[in-house]
Amino acid sequence: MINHAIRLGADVEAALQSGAPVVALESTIISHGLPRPANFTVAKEIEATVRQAGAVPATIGMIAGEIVVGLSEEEIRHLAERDGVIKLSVRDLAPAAATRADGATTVAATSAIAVRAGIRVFATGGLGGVHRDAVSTFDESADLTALSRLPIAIVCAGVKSILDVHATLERLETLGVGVVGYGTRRFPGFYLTDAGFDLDWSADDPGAVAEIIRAARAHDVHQGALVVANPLPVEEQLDPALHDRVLAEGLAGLEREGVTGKDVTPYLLAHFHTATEGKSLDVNVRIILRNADLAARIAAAI
Ligand code: PSU
Ligand code: MN
Repeated sequence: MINHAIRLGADVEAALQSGAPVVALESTIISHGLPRPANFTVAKEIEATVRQAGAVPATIGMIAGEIVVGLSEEEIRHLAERDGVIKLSVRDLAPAAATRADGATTVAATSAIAVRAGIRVFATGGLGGVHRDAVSTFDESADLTALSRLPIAIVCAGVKSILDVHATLERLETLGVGVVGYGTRRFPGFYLTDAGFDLDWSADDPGAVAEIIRAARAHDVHQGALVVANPLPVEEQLDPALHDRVLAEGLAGLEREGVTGKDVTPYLLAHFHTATEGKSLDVNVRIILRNADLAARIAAAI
C-alpha cells in the first residue's frame, strides 16, 4: 500500500511549528504558465523574494504521487523541466497520487493543500475564472469554487485578462469570496493595471490586510477566501493596444486549433509570451514577484 501523507519541507515544518510566517506558492505557474528555461529561474526568484520579505516559501506540488508542501530546489527543477508533468486541480489529486504521477498544482489545488497544512497566505499571478465563451462551454475555473470554501488570503493581480473579468467578479460575489484592492478600489487586469471595474473594499498596507484576516478568523462566519488584488503600476503594465491585439489573435487560435478545457489557459499564456516577444513574460514575472513580496509582508503582519 502507498502512504498518502502530505510531506512538509524541513523549513516549512519548522516555520509552521514555531508560528513563523509561511507563504504558499503554486507550481502550475512554473510548469504550464511560464516558458522554459525562464520558469525555473523565476521559481527560485519567487522563493527568494518571499524570504527577503521575511517569510518562508512553501512551493506546493506532487512528486511521484506524493503531495509536497515546500518542494526542494531539485523537485522544483523537476517540475519545471520535465515533460509530462500534469496540471492538477483539486479533483486530480487522488488519481494522480494513486498512480504516482508528477504534477503541478493550480490555484485551486494549492490553496486546498495549503489550508490543510495550516498555511493561510498564498501568492500567485492571476486567478482562474470564467472564460469568455462560458455561456456555451461552461468553462469556469475550479479556482472559484475552491476559493469559496477555503480560509486563505490569496495575493494576485486580479484574474487573468484572457477571461471574462466582469462575469468572474459576479461569480466571486455569488460564491462569497472576499475581494479587497491593495491600494486601489479598481480591480486589476493581470497584464493590465485596471480591468475596468470598481471594488467595494481596499487596504493600503500589509497591516490593514492582516486586520481583515484577523477579523474573519475571530468571527468564524465567513468561510471563503480573501482575494488581495494587487495591481501593477501603470508604467509596468503591458501596452494595452498590444494586449488587446494579441488576445484577439489568441482567442481566434483557440477556435482554429480546437483547444478546450484545461489546455485553454496554458495555450493563451504561451501565445502571449511568443506573440509579444517576451514582453508579457517580463510583465508576468513582475506580477508574481510583487505578489510574493506582498504576501510575505502580509503573512509577517498577521
Ligand atoms: N496565473 C498565472 N499563470 C498560470 C495560472 C495562473 O499567471 O499558469 C494557472 C493557475 O494555476 C490557475 C490556472 O489556477 O492557471 C487556471 O487554469 P484553468 O483556467 O484551467 O482553471
Ligand atoms: Mn477550465
